[in-house]
Amino acid sequence: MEKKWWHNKIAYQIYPKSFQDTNGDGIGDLKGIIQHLDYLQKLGIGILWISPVYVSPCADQGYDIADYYQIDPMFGTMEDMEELLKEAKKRDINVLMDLVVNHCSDEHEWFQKACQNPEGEYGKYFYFAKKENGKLPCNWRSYFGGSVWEPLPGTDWYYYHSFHKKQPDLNWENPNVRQEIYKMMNWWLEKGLGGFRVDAIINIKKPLPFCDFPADRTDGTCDMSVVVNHARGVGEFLGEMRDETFQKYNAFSVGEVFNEKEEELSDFMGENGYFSTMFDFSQTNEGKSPKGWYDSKIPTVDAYKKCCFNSQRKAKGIGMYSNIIENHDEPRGVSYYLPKAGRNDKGKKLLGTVYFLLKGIPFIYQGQELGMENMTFTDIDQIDDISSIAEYEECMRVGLTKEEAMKVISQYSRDNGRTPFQWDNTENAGFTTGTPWLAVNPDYVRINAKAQEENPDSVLQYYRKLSALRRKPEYEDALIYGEVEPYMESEEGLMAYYRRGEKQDFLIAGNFTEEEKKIYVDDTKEKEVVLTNDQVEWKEKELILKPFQVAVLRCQKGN
Ligand code: TEU
Ligand code: CA
Repeated sequence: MEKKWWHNKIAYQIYPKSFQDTNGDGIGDLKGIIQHLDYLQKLGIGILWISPVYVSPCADQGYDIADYYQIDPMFGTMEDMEELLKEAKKRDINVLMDLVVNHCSDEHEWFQKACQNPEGEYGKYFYFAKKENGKLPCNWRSYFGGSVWEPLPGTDWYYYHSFHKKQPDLNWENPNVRQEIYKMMNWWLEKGLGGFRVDAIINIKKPLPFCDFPADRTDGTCDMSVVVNHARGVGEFLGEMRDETFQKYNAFSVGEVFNEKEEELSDFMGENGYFSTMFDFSQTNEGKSPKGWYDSKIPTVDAYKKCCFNSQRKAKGIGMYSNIIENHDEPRGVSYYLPKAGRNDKGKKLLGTVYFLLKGIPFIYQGQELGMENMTFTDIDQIDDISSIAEYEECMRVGLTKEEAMKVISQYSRDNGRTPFQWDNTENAGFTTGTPWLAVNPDYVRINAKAQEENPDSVLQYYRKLSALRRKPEYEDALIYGEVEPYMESEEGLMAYYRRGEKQDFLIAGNFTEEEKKIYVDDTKEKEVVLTNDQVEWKEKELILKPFQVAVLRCQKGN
């Protein structure tokens, strides 16, 4: 595998609205990010993905962009952005912006012009259609519920949106649209970005002409995953985008790709793939139902493990996935994947270790390094997220009580990951001196960065060690480039694997149960425990893992 500058980096995602407010308006801002760059450097971060900060009416928290060339005043100014890039560079941190180009905002100039004349030049930037014999062109259901077709008021036209109705899809079939997008990307790359996280990119290719697919809900609509599976030829767009943008700058790109086709994996993230890497969402998708959150199941530890290992097998010899336990679209990983008995600091370190040392680029979502947990929401009024609101409506539609529905929403809501960062135990967790745009999780008095800074056994200090371990140049052959080899795979509640290097092997073993687990380790090799969340105990050739213990063993090659 040809070495790239991003292979040995650790990435961090910031959700700017919730990271740090510096002017008391209750909204996190770019100055707030600059203020904490030293904190990120101490965590060993080399890639920093910032969720959208462009001008946006914020129907979907900035994922609806009205002007790609300006910073939204709520986050600061272009000078702040340039300052951030400069200060990040000093600390060897490469900044990624979020590239949201499957759609823009209905308040973008292009769409405004398109609405004036759906058959004109800008109409071709989007998808407009009329009913035929009283029927819409297709029965697809947008990700946030309801038809993908929205009537254009005062006309008999409809426009297409894969997500919210305030997020009209851009027509990638139109070469002018593609050129506009590449021009904008290069404009940002010229400013010194390290690259982009690429939003919802699989959706840019539609299976055309529009047609119905079998319905999976009683309203006659069908899930988007079915639509995506029928689309062919997205690679032509993606290859062109790579050649016209990323490649020229040796930029890093991480694709948010859902429903990828296995046979296309090497085109997507192999040597000279469309992207440097893409997120492994296999665990995120596990248990999710097309019917909605109310019908979804949280994966067990064994299902989680299976997903991780399957993805590793697929990527073997091809490239590196980006590994996550959470992001701004998901509940907190520790509240989701850990069995109840392990939802404590010990369990958080365990989950942190097993995903972080898989082959791939580890991404840490803000607050994950503190072990931030889900919020408990008891009323839909506490929710801001449009996706949660749509899911709540679906719960109501199928007859759940308000209480049952709120249990579902609490479990899955994207707002779990969007509550403000918990810096200290002062009012509003040190996030703002004003009123936070979304309530702070009351557990901040217990879980916050300042307290963890002072405690050598904290989750934060553990993440720093984990990060240092992966960045150790002497371990690179195994921890960066070594393949994953599952170990004792059929043992329930245990997730164990080797990372095989040229000079050394590492064994990562984590016990997700309340009973001890015995791990046989070949003792013809010299071995050393380089990280654990508990005391290490050996019984002859067996390593004894206590409940929720994880251990990372370095094994010297040769006998
Ligand atoms: O998400 C794309 C996406 O398809 C899923 O995240 C999913 O639809 C969503 O989580 C349902 O709950 C990206 C962004 O990450 C997300 O924040 C945006 O809302 C979406 O695109 C639209 O831009
Ligand atoms: Ca602010």
